[in-house]
Amino acid sequence: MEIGIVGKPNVGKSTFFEACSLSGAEIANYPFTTIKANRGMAYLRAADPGPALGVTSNPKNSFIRGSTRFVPVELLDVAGLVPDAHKGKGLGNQFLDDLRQASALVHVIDVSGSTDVEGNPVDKGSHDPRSDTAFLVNEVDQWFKGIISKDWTRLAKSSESTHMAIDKLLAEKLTGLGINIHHITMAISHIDRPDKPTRWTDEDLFSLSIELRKASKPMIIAANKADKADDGQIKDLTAHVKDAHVIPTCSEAEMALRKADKAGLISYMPGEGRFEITNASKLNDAQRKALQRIQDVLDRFGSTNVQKVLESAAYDLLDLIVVYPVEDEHKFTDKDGRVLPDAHLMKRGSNARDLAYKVHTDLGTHFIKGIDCRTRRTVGSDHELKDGDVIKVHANA
Ligand SMILES: Nc1nc2c(ncn2[C@@H]2O[C@H](COP(=O)(O)OP(=O)(O)OP(=O)(O)O)[C@@H](O)[C@H]2O)c(=O)[nH]1
Ligand SMILES: [Mg+2]
Repeated sequence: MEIGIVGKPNVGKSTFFEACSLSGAEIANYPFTTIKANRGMAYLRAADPGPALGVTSNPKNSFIRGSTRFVPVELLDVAGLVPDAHKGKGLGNQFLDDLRQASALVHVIDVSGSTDVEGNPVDKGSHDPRSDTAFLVNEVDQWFKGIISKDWTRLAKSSESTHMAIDKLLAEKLTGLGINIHHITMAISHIDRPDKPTRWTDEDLFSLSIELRKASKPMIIAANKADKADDGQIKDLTAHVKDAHVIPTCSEAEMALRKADKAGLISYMPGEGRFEITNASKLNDAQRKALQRIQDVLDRFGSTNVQKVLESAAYDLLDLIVVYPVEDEHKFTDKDGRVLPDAHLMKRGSNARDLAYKVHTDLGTHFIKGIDCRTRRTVGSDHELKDGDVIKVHANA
């Protein structure tokens, strides 16, 4: 599972990425700072199951603060996209390839209107951020269309001569784009097109691309640099966007808070609207003033909203749940005695066997039964998992 960060150059994609992952991405106030994609781990909040089960968790793939479990999800920060990237403008579209496996996209926009269409810094308000929404989805649509059109005639003829559904043939072709048969069947059902695939026009293929993008790369908008924007600018962008959730963010503040927390200067829980200064004597005047400005941002928006965007992408757009596999259903441990070690993100609707496969292919192949550790009930392979489930899998040796 991977979440991609997209947008035109210089809007704060790498700052958003860095705020979530603290992995050392380069950030600068000019376009195309990022050329090679940055990949890192971000963390989503979930309720740790330890307290309810009367045990103290000892996480391995995740971490805990207070009673909150932070669950890992991969995040990808790519180069900026400019209009006509699909025709080779800017850095062209080779980096769209980096987004192939992304399951959802965070579209970062400079809501303060301080960057022009190519990402150059301009006076606040001199660029209308509303124009940034349509071009980006169009670039993704054109990218999909290019891939579908290539080879379409052969595929359509083959579907008709072999009587194999076009959905299936397309699924084989598009699997590398993170597109599955369900996305395709749903997308085809939404377009008005002739029955025979050989008769589909260029326009039909473009409509299909749009529907496939909606199904396979759902998007949320981070109205970034909100600290610099007027309320009116945020309101205008939100009112303009009809088909995506718009959340004002301040990635720069989030990054500063996480770094200060890591350095032991403050105590800050990602997603919260407050922080505490823990080491006042170590702060210089500039840092004190910067923290005051950040507190003003938190008071204005409730939080920096970076965590909110990330969690909305995972929990709302992708409908993910968190599941905890264990080896000992009484002590909730793994084979090394670690309590509730791993937290896995799974699509809602996944079953016990899907979880077994996620832990290890052998465990999935040789699945016998599962135990729901909260209720102690035995569950079958097709038992649908719930958010927060703790599951022991029994398999043949
Ligand atoms: N005021 C303000 N500035 C921000 C915010 N987020 C990022 N910036 C600034 O915006 C500029 C660009 O940030 P980057 O994160 O490098 O932008 P990018 O979208 O990754 O840029 P490219 O890699 O060139 O496409 C930097 O000067 C950041 O400090 C924010 O929330 N508020
Ligand atoms: Mg960047």
